[in-house]
Amino acid sequence: MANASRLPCLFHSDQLTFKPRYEWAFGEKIDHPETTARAEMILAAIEAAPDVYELRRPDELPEATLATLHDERLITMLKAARQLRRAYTFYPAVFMRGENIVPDATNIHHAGSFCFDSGTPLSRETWSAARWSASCAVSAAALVKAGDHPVAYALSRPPGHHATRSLFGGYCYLGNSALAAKHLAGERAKVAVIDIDVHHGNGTQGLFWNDPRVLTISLHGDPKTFFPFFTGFASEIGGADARGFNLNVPLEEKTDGQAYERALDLHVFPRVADFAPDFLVVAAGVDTYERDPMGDFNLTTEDLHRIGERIGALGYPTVVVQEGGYYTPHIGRNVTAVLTGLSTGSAHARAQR
Ligand code: Q9C
Ligand code: ZN
Repeated sequence: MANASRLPCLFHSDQLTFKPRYEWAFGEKIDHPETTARAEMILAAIEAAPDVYELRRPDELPEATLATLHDERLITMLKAARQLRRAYTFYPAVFMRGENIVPDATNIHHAGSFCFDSGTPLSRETWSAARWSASCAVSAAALVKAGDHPVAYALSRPPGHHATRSLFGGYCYLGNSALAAKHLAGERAKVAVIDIDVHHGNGTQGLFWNDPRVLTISLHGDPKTFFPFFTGFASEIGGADARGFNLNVPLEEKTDGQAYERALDLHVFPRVADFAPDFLVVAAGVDTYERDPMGDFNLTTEDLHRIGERIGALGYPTVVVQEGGYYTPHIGRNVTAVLTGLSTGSAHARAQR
């Protein structure tokens, strides 16, 4: 193996057709942070180094693959949004629930039954963009699983780690990182997911809650005061069939590179080594960056490189899936910092064997 070829980066232009314009954030109407410019800036950084990265189109993911992790009613609702009129964005605002409530996944007015927050709108383009975004993750996983590349990158946008089996939310519609992990796990492989986005990867956690073949780990802002609030506590260790196969590492605000690396050394790496995965998925949000408008961590671009390098040095074949990261001017350099770090660390680990 040890193929010295360029790092494959998966992306499809239809991911740029979905443009959420604003969101309701704690009662305020703000410009939506999850913009197409994010993906465009990452693309520009990748295209600026054609000797390092190779841009590729993903294969379109069959709906049957989505159905292995997601409730078909969630998929029906996302597809129902294709009927919305052009340039219209639907914001779920009625969240009815109760014994006698029967949600209709074909009725957009029931979308509130299929989401968990008010910042994740639907438009006629949502489904296509979300499906291609998930397709990037699974295609990247296929390349790594085939043994052709030690590291592959999915430029997934919209992101995915907040989407649960039956709910979209947190700017996420489909569980991209989880779908990559599921693909890598196949019938018998073991997969570890390390989620370095500043928000808890509640979707990924939930999707593998009872699966001891997928170890889910997330480092994030303390949910006591930080989105997604309901999950991400250290007490969440996995379901009855998989106790100890979920690890949450909540970190305090202003966490810097040193504290972050200490958390990796103290909590994350020992657990991963003990689990001994066949593959790794890095849910790579870069909203831990010091200038990120959503996050309250203090990581520099150099810290992100170092974190990538440390994770790469573990030596596992790795799929990197883009999650959040909202300081658009620096998102390209921050993502490539993680990627070059991972490549360097991984090459080093392979040279050691
Ligand atoms: N404006 C990801 O990073 N919004 N999602 C909270 C404050 C939700 C972030 C309201 C943030 C979700 C993938
Ligand atoms: Zn995030």
